[in-house]
Amino acid sequence: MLRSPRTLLSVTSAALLVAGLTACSGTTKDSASTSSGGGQSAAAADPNAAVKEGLKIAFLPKQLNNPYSDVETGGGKVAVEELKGEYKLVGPNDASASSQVSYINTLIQQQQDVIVVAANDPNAVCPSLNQARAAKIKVITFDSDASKDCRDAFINQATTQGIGESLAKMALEQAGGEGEIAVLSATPNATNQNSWIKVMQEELKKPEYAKLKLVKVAYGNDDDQKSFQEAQGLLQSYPNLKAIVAPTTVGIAAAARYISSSSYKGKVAVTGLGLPNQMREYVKNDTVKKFALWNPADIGYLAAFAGANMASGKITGAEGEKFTAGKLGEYTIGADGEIVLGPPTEFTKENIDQFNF
Ligand code: RAM
Repeated sequence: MLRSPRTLLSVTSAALLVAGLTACSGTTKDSASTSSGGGQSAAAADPNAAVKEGLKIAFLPKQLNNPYSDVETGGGKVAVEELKGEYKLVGPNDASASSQVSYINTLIQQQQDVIVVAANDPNAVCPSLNQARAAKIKVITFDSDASKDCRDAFINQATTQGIGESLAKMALEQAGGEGEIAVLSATPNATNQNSWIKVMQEELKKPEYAKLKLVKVAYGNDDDQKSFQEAQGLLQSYPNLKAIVAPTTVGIAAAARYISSSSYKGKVAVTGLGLPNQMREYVKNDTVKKFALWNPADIGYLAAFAGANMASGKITGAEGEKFTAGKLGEYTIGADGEIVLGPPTEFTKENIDQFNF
């Protein structure tokens, strides 16, 4: 397995690495292929090229009205300022499959240099993203990947395998080792959540999970109200549920809000991926014992640096190429154009106050 040879890792995050995930830092793909991420026959990289100033770098997250996206693109903005580029943020209000297409088309017309996009569906965005690439715009996916045939590189928040394993492990622990669990996900098309759930389901086949039963995968569409209702619906359908695992910051916050004010508080655990600032209240009132996440700002920051390096010809997206991402240090591109930010952090009552995002 390739490892991500990051040279800089902040002391705080290093100290708080999820133990089980540390070993997985790096891409999970075994392929030794050296093709560029997007499958285009890219020109050779020039590692000595200077990173250009004035690049137009546009961010298109899954949706705008999601606190996670705000933190993520906030990190992107900081990086674009450091790179002396032009930052732009556009996006839909819902995370439905085709909601991003018209935005991509406009960004092409505006002749952006880089589009950084979290795909709401791996394929729906592809024709437009490939038009962008044909117009010499570099396409970096972050957070939620598009098909690798229509982007140049993907910034993965942690390894897909590592996140899926962590979700399964937290579910087992929080359910007390046995009983019914349910997943409350984002949209049914989300590349990121679907890949994590798939790993989780594989994990559940292992002997240590034999007493845990996944009864349902529900979708709250990363809409707060819908997620709240889905959490409520899960308990109506499965009153013996031991844990809700929400691999989405919107879903976990809505599930925690529901459980904390219901008679299920203390009986049904809530875990998954959440923003410390949204979850603090539920950790402090004992609804949530443990959840995980990475720093979303770092994904945006890393994506901007990857895009700027690519638009400057320093990297093409091929496996093994290296670049420096400002304060985050050096990264190496893995198989299939994947660049892994690093392991996530687990949050509990003990450490949550050290985080402010
Ligand atoms: C939500 C979104 C995002 C995901 C996080 C964990 O905010 O679905 O894509 O990465 O949760």
